Amino acid sequence: MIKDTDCAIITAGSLSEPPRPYDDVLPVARYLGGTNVLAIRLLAVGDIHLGRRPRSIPEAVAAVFPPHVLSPAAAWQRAVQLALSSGVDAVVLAGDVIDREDDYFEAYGTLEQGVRRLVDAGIPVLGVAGNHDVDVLPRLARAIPQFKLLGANGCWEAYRLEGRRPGAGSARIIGWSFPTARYSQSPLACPTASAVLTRPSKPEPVIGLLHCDRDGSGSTHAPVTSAELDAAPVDAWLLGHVHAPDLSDTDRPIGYLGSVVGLDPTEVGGHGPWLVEVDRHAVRARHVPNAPLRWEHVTIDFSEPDCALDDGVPAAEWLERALPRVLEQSIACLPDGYRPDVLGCRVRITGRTSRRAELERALERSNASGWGEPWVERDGVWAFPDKITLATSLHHPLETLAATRDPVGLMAAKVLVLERLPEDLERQRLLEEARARVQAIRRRTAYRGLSDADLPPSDEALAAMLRESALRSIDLLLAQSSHVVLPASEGHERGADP
Ligand SMILES: [Mn+2]
Repeated sequence: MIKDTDCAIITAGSLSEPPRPYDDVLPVARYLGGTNVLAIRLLAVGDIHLGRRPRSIPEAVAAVFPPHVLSPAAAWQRAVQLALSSGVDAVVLAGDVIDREDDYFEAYGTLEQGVRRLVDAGIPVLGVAGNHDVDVLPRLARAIPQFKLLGANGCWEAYRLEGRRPGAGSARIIGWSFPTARYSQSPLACPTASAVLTRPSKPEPVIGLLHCDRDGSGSTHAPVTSAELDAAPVDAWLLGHVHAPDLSDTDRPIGYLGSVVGLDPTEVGGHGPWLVEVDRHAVRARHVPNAPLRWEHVTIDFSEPDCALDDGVPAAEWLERALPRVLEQSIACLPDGYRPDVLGCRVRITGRTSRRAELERALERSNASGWGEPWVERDGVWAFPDKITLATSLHHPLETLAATRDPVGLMAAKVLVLERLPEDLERQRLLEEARARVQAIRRRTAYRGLSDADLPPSDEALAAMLRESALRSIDLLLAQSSHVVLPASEGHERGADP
């Protein structure tokens, strides 16, 4: 049986009010350009994790932008503001609204304030519970009666939403909430699913709201296959759980809304809510990456003319000049239309050099003084380097080095073996030998209790570790010794050093 909860019918009067200007930098019209006035509009919000603070914000940055300014709470307030200024018909939350049970009080105030502003403006707020807020979201829903929890206790539920513009019609929003923090079955296979997953007799768009692990077979976070989602009679699936947004840009969008702000440096790219337009023919979803904080991974490559590490220039000095430049470029490369307040860049240095050891020392010093320096400001965006890693390769091609029989040559030959395909027998033997030695070290008392000490490393992890330490040793040996680099044959030069 479809359980219709209170339908939110909003008087058309509110339409005459012009949208309030968005007090931030986002030009709303841009996102709603060419909008369909007969459609129902939703603001869909993915994983908020209220109560959590973004990780890896250096002290120097936090001193200017305190954590609450870059936090999920700030991102939620931006979403509320956007919902109000773009006059949506409802706000829907896809679970993991709150990070942990302990965050109740902090989250309560922030969520309640936003919900109240929305409901006072005639905008209903619906949400499903995820694995993080399985208990705390229902508690909050009881405390904030205007907030509608969909699908409590793992029972699918449908909500009928009336569009507030004349002629916009209605839509059905179906949702399911986590009944327990771990749930190993597909919510689509649950007995209450069939009732809501039936086409309504009256032609009405159906929007699915679900927190789940798509294609995560064996997952304890509500595993669902893409095929199941695809086969369900719904016009869009707005999903929560995975923080990288991937809602498809089609007439029937299916995918993750993503976190509203990158919670750590791995959550790169644009984050924010989605504006979703629903009519009888299609659903269109547009991402609004309005998070106050954004993360990017950037590369400084020695082979680029303006990044070359010239002889006679100390590495520390080169770094001081190269960093602000790459940060400024990262700001300049941000997609148009939206600029975060703060841009954190994880920096990777690549290219060929014989001065790796010197660079390492320069980075150690920069590390000791704390990341976050230097600051660069451009077009109102502040950028900082998060963590700088060296992924350089040797100045001389490995093939050239391997042509000698000294320690450098022997080590270079082993690295070439590591770079072969996984099927290569010599590579497999080398990895087996290394694995035995690594495990013997890991089993020593000093390393007991480390979570993965008993697990043998994977082939790929082991190969990367060996390669990294061999390259470092070769670099040091070359800096100290009189290893004679033989002139490389043409083939080597062409293959390894384009
Ligand atoms: Mn989750």
